[in-house]
Amino acid sequence: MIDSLAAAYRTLYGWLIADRDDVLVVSHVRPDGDALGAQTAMHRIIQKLGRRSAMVNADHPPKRFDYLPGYAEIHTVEALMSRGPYRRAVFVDCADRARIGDVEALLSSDARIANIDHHATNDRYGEINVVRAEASSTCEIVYDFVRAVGVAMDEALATALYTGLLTDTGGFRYQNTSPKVLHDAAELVECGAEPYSIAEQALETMSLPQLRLLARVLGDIQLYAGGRVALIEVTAEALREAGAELDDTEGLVHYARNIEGVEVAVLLREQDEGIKASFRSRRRVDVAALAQKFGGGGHVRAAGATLAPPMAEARARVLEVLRATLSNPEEGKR
Ligand SMILES: [Mn+2]
Repeated sequence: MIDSLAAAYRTLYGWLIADRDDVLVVSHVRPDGDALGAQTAMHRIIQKLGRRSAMVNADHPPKRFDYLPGYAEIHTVEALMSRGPYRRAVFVDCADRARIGDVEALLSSDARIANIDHHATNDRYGEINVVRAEASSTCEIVYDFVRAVGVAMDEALATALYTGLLTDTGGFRYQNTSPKVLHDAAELVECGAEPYSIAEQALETMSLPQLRLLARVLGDIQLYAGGRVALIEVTAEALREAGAELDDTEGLVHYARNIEGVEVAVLLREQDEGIKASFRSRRRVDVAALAQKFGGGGHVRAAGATLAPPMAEARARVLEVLRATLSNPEEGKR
């Protein structure tokens, strides 16, 4: 491990044990496997260090992650209102402070924040910033922390950390699947993580409404820019008719990306706060840069943004920028 990284982990360790205020451990709105894995792992680590912490997210964690250690202790904002405000918080997998959504209401105005994240667009909003864009997942960073400061591993911690490695690499398939990720995963399996059962629950299990929604939206998939852009739209009506929830749209964008010849896949979802766009690219276009043009962010191959409604205008704006990006051989390349 390089020295500056080792120093960053020692600083984080010192920060965590420096005082006895309860630490709030928070991940982002609509948390995914990496967010929840890193959150439950950090909660467990803080307890192992002899300090007190509480977990909270703006949105309920999806039920398919209910095997995570401490899943039942991930609170809603309302449940912690009487215990707040909190003066210290660890943010995991959040590229900017606003990603915690309504959890902001639980923080005191002078709250001190430790920011642990792997998004290239992270704006270093913390007092402590452990931000590594080259890491596959926030869980990979947390696992490095565990090893750097010598926290005792156990099966629960291994299960939480393995979940983030698995889900953020799409089952060890995406470009962020490095030799190190695979070594880390093997170690976590040696520590008790169960690859088959975690993959079955975190990746493979679908609800019937989720499958109905998939069947419906795949029929209306559209190709643009000579087949290099594929677009899926999920209207509020489609969601309602399938009996599905927003979380059930997770993963839909990959079906668009998997079409032969498609370079960029776009998923547009109608939500209360606007049109949520998810971008995935196969190997050429930097979709983090694309998302930033719409005020969003993310990773080179996976990013997102929120656009103003209605759907048709959001679609037109996204396609306009994408066509310009794809017609310029240099722009957006990475
Ligand atoms: Mn992540």
